Amino acid sequence: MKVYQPNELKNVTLIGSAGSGKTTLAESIMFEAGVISRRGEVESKNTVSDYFPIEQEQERSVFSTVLHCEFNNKKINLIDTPGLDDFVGGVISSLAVTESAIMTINSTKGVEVGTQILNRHMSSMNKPMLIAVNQLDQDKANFEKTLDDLKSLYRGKAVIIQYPVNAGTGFNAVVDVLKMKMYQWGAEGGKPQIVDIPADQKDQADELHNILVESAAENDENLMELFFEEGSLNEDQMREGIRKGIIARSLFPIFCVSGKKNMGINRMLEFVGNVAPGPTEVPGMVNIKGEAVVCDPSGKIALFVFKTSVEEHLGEVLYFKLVSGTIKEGVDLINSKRGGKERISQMFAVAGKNRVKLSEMVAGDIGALVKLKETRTNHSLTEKDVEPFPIVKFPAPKYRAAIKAENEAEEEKLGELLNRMHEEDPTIIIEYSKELKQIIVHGNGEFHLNSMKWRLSNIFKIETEFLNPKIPYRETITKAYQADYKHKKQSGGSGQFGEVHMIVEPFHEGMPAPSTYKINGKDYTMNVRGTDEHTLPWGGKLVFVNCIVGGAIDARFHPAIMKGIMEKMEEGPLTGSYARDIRVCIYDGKMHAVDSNEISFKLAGRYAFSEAFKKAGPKIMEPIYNIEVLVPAEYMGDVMSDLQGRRAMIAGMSSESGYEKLSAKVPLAELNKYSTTLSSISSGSATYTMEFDEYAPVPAEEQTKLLKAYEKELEEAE
Ligand SMILES: Nc1nc2c(ncn2[C@@H]2O[C@H](COP(=O)(O)OP(=O)(O)OP(=O)(O)O)[C@@H](O)[C@H]2O)c(=O)[nH]1
Ligand SMILES: [Mg+2]
Repeated sequence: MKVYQPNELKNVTLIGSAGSGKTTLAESIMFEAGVISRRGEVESKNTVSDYFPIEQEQERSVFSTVLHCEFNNKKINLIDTPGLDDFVGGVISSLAVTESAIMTINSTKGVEVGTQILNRHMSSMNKPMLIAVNQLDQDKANFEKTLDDLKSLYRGKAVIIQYPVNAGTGFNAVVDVLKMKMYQWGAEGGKPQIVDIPADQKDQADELHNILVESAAENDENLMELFFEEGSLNEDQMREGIRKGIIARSLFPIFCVSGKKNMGINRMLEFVGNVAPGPTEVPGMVNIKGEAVVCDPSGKIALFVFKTSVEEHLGEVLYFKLVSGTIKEGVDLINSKRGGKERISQMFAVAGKNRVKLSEMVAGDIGALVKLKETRTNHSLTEKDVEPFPIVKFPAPKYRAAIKAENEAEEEKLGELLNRMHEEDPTIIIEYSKELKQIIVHGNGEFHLNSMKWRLSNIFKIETEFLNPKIPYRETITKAYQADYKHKKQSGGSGQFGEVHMIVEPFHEGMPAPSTYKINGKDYTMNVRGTDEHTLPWGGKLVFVNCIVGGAIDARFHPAIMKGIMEKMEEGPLTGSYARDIRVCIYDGKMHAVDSNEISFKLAGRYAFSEAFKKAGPKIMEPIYNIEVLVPAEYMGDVMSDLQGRRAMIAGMSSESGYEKLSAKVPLAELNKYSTTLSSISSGSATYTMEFDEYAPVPAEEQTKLLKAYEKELEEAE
């Protein structure tokens, strides 16, 4: 295969809401570029892009898929991504390695919540974008509404290059206001007839052409001057202005297509080849030092692995972008993460599962590697002394489930596979929770985790079960209380003796040092000798104040008392959950010259603490999350009432171009399977993000339930 130079390359991600037609569009692109001779269909499970069994079973994309084609002497690397928000990882990692994206909009729906979510990622990643208004052949296609939506989302930046003459079932023509021609197709789509704009379209076409000329001129001072002098720009000048506008994200050109009928695809590809930015036209990927790496074939080799997949007969396949330098088979590179050497033994250009072997590749290109030892997603391979790239950052996961192997003997194997799944898909996060005694899997939604389970079962032949994940409760107290405990044991020879007097109280930052207390009508005065503040690994603090006067307990026993208290903090007196935010003042006690030892004081500390804790207004605390729901106005009422049933506190509402944004604080315990419910009450049109906020006391009736459940658990364990 030919070695493509940076100026012959275009790397483009296909993004768009679920079902907007990316995979179908990719299929037509592959057909138009001559990669395939027959177009497959998502429904017939034979597209180039959706080639994994799980994708065919679900008739939707689950993974990002790298495709390539040659069109007008340019190599276009196209990455088809899944639209469902569950699989957003594939979108973000693809955007990280491509210079631009084509956003597909389903013209029967206009801008969807999925479009909005993707748009947020696009703007935070500052990616240039083309817009493909798709499915214009559908009965319910509505270009005007779609355009209104686009204008309200992107304002004047969304600029028409094409508009459909007859959207709907008879769709077969678009007017192109850059070329000032009409493109017309036969029933099979494909190669259009390019004809003069008919008289009845002329006024509209002229008007839109002028808008396009002005938008193009706005991106360059020279073009602006020319425009003022001449009153117009020629096609090349317009292209130049449009290119600059696209790169600056001040212009998002609108194309009109039907992926399914292969209409408008060829022209859009032509535009991608001529105008969309290539790897030398935008700043290169930024390395860990924050430097943009120049796309230079003679520069030092630096490549970044953005995706790993396990494929039949091949094993692990790593997809990478060569950011700088030229690589040939046999070259040794360094894996910055693992420190070891990796030999590039086999390199491919890929189009779904079809691969073409390469012996050389030049900066700016995207390809696949096999037979590497320890390189995974997010790793960089470089020459010596070359800075690697930072890992791609993904949105926080919002769905959790506990997982276990159906066959207990396979737990270890499951652990290994889960770690591997995380390496392949870093948006799956595995937590071995000592606290909850569960393996918790965090992902982006039920479908995301189900597809993981499917792979465990079908590819790795291990059956697993999802369980409700436990909630990491915390325990604390709400008032000061006092307790004494005497540990005394006399058995044969030497005995055990330790007595501890303490006051426990709720801790909060900035509270004054302990002085006097009145508890049960009795006064206590503290003389502070020393304070130990412990930041707890599970959040919050334990503060240990030594107020012991007159050497009632030797300093050598203090660590043992502390240890006893800490043991109880780790297994709270109410439900066995971690305790937090407590101040303990030890102010008195007794020793025995012979029988006192560490174990005695540890036990005395532990029991005194437990007793005081139980009487100090103990409270179970639960994690509260801030959630932000994005929902079309029509479903707002249902989403609200569902949230109210989840003990949510609504914190705010606002409108965002046709959608409502709702912020709320919701206990984690009420968010189990929320993404599934939200999806079903909004017909899949709403989404949300969640972020830990704070621990707050559970309501009284909830506390009673939890206490009962713990009692039962203890009884069963006995
Ligand atoms: N009539 C018509 N149907 C289309 C068109 N494009 C896609 N479809 C249909 O819309 C459905 C979704 O198409 P896909 O290509 O799978 O959409 P996608 O954007 O890849 O979907 P995800 O991968 O789930 O995000 C399929 O049933 C397609 O046949 C089109 O241009 N016209
Ligand atoms: Mg798809």
